[in-house]
Amino acid sequence: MIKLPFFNRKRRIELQPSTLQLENIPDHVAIIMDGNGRWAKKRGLPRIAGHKEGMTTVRRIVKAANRIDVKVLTLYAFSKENWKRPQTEVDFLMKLPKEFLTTYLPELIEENVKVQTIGDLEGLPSFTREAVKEAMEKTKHNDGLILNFALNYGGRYELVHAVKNMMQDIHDNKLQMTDIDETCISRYLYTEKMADPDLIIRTSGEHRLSNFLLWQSAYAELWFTEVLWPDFDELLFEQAVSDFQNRKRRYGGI
Ligand code: V07
Repeated sequence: MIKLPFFNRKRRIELQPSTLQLENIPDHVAIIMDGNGRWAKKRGLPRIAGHKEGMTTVRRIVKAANRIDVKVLTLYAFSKENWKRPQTEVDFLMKLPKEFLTTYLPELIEENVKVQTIGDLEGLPSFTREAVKEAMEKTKHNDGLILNFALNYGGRYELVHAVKNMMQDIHDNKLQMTDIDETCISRYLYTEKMADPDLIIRTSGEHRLSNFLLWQSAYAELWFTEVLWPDFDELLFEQAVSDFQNRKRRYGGI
């Protein structure tokens, strides 16, 4: 059992040394980062203040995932449905990738993190797309944690996009109808060669997938907490991983 001491900077208390077992770490963890608006509302702040605070949690969880050797961390940053929010909030959210990367890209490079995205990048404002593309370019040779942002992502849209591309390839004689199986369909999704998520975490108390990784979540363990995303921390992340390990052990024992 290897112990990992953690220090919770937000709450200024030393956390209990972790007793997480470093075997059976989930390769791919995906997170629905919910509760930012509610966090702000509770403090009488505008919703955007919650989104900004949520970015600091992203940074901390990236570090936590990297240190326990998670291979892929997928974060649901902006969904296809999020366009329905007030224009001012959408405008603010579209600036966050650039803001995040201006502040943290050097640190991500230092930590050997590789930035990737899934979703409809073409539907984003050019300044958002350019910031993300630059980060992907600058980290493409890194071989540590893959930090995969779901941006303008929707699971059903992803399937529509995949079917259109498959039809096009059939038309162009690059694909035969008899080739279509589950592996083939997986290759047409944004996640392509990525392994499916082993563990999906959702904060802020809702027990739904909300159009996130619909195909890929077929066998994922789901883990929910009432804690709002800006209050989520390394210890809770480890708790989710530890619960995942225990669930796996139970199934393995039968
Ligand atoms: C966003 C902060 C976290 C809480 C959830 C919603 C708000 C980081 C990014 C990001 C995206 C791409 C990238 C680098 C950083 C981000 C959006 C919202 C739209 F390459 N946080 N964050 N993007 N929130």
